[in-house]
Amino acid sequence: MEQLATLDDLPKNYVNQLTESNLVPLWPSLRNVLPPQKPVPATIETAWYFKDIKPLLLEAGELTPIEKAERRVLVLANPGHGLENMRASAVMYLGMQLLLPNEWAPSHRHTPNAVRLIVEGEGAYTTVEGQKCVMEHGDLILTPSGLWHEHGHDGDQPVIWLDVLDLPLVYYMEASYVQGGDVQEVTSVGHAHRYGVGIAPTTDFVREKNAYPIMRYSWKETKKVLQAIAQDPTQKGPILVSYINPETGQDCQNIIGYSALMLKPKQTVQLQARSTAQIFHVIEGHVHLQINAKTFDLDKADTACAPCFAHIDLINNTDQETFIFIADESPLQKKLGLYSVRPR
Ligand code: GTQ
Repeated sequence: MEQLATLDDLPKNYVNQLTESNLVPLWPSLRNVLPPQKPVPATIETAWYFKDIKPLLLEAGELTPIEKAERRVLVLANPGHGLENMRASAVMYLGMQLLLPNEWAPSHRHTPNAVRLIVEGEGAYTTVEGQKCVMEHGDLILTPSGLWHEHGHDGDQPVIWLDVLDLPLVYYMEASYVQGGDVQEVTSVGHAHRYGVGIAPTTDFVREKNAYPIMRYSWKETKKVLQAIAQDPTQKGPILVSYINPETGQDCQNIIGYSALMLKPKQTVQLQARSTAQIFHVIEGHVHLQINAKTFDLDKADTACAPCFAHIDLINNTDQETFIFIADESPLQKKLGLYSVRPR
């Protein structure tokens, strides 16, 4: 492609006149906004290690009372986007949240969608629209756009979880805001227990009116499914499941997609290069993760981020099963017609 003229190729006087009229010449910036062949992501291959996060998060528990934090979170920020912008990728936000025994993170609702993946500790819960979801290790709990949610803790040890939000996107769209609310009454036990064996609730429940029929995806159950797939001799390709809305079969949220991958002992999985950034978080085990030219050794509770069109290898060189939680931007990209996969 032709090298295009730069701003310096124009007379200063002309550029000043443009600026005064709020005008900008396209051609000096054309290759920046439309780079040839593939995007040039700001997202840098980055890992965040739980051994670094945990002591700092517990210290935050001493430094800042929950009343002064509302949500006590350390944000996993990608340096490629500038730490102050609090992005893991262009669309995804990651935070590690701490709730101490007897603390309460008050009820609110906001336009960004959120989920939490429970990392450590027991006894905490999230109440979503009157549905109390207990938090157990590895569980995925949805707090979709516009739904009231609060976090409480009846246990006796710190609880830590990973938050994934589409906040960077929603904020960029100038659509991000929050509303505060009162303590919620628990009014529902939810419907997740009725879907597992292929049946659905009928009484007192209008199925098509429930955009989020499952709020809590149990890790114990998800792990059993992955292990069953691993036992299937006809299984080819990665042992991978998606968190879906069982009514529609589609992604469980609109913007970010969630899945879980199992690596058998000594198994290597090579992912295709995809048009979306991706997050990897180790639920159990250990993975040697290669993202483009970078390598990371991730243990339980560690998290990493890969940019779009990355070459990604997940290598389990241990004798243990490894389970990885994955978040990506594919639901959004598919809706916009931007999703693609390239052979490596
Ligand atoms: O738990 O509701 O990490 O509102 C950022 C914003 C968590 C939450 C975050 C939030 C929450």
